Amino acid sequence: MEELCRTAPEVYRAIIDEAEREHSNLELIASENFVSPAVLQAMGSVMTNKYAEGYPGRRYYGGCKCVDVVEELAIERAKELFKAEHANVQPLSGVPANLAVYDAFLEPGDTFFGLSLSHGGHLSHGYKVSFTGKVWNSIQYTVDPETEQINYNELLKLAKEKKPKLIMAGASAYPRTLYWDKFKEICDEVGAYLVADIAHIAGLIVAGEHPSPIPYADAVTTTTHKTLRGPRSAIILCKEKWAKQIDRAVFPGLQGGPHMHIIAAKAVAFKEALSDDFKKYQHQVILNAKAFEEEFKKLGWRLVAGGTDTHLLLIDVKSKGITGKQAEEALDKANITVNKNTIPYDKEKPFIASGIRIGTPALTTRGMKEEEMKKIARLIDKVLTKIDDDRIVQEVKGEVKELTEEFPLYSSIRGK
Ligand code: DSN
Repeated sequence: MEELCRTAPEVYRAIIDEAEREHSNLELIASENFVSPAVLQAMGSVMTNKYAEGYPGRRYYGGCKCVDVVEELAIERAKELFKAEHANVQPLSGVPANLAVYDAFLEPGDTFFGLSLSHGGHLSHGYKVSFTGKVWNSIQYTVDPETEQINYNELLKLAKEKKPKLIMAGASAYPRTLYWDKFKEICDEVGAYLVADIAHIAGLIVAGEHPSPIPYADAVTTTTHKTLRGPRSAIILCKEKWAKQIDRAVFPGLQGGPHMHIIAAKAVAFKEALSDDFKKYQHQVILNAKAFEEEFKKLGWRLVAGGTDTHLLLIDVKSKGITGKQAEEALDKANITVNKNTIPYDKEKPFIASGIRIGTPALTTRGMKEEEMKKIARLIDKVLTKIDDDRIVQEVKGEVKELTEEFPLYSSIRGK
């Protein structure tokens, strides 16, 4: 990065520092991952220069021969990965992808269902302060107070009463399996479209570690940078019969020029995701989450929904007298990165929260396995049970350093 260093040394420094931070911290944010050098190179390429409004072969600009190649590759690979009839690879990120799907299927003011944010849903599933909760009449469903999982019978009752035109199925902080067949039965019963937002679990789905919504859903949205381990972006998959209205909703409905450097990087990441190594990686992501579950239970922590079937766990830290915010801050000091998260029926506001969310995709990319997860669970327990003890934080920080040195990250960028 000599040119970058010469032109903007302060930006160069911040990038090197970020690579160093990613290397020297234990990254447990469930929605984060580390892309390959090949994905990074495609993102940092000359394709950022090109305007390409339209779709391959039907552009509003000349000179699109090369960007057409990468967009066609990304589309074909996305279809192959997910076994989907149609793929649109232009959405800029998860929220724009969801907006495009709502726009394709709903009129302003129409009613749709989304899982409540504090029960594991996402802002763009109709949360009141989100655009999606303002333009459309969103009704937020919740999880069962006992099981902390979706109660499909209750959801059916609510759907019969409120008659949504669309049900959004999917979550950002839901540790258990989502049953797409049950969502589909409910949608059929009330004549609603079924949309699945698989942003968190897309990688698990392509590797067969979680059921796929593709046979059931009218449309599926996903970001590409979480378990899928691609660039920060999104795609929409749908049945052929909806292809035209989805494509029109993305462009010209919501977006202008697609980000061709990112589409190039998606084509690279999807090729990586088609490999056997990627399947093995996703299997390890699940084994690692299970190892966390076992160890945290042994250490006496209450896990929301009783545990996990996926890449993430929600720990109810309030059950041991601390807030999510305190836990996040204490762990941060020891170089362990998590995020505070509301838990179902939380009495705390989202900025304080009663839980923390932890996920295994990033550390699994570094090569860590069950043994390391168990060790990290014990380090987290050590910090959280003596939250004000700086001596313990320093001790844990030392152990984190040993672990991160054993599993180095981005050595060529850091020059170490
Ligand atoms: N903000 C993401 C997450 O952390 O789950 C979802 O988009």
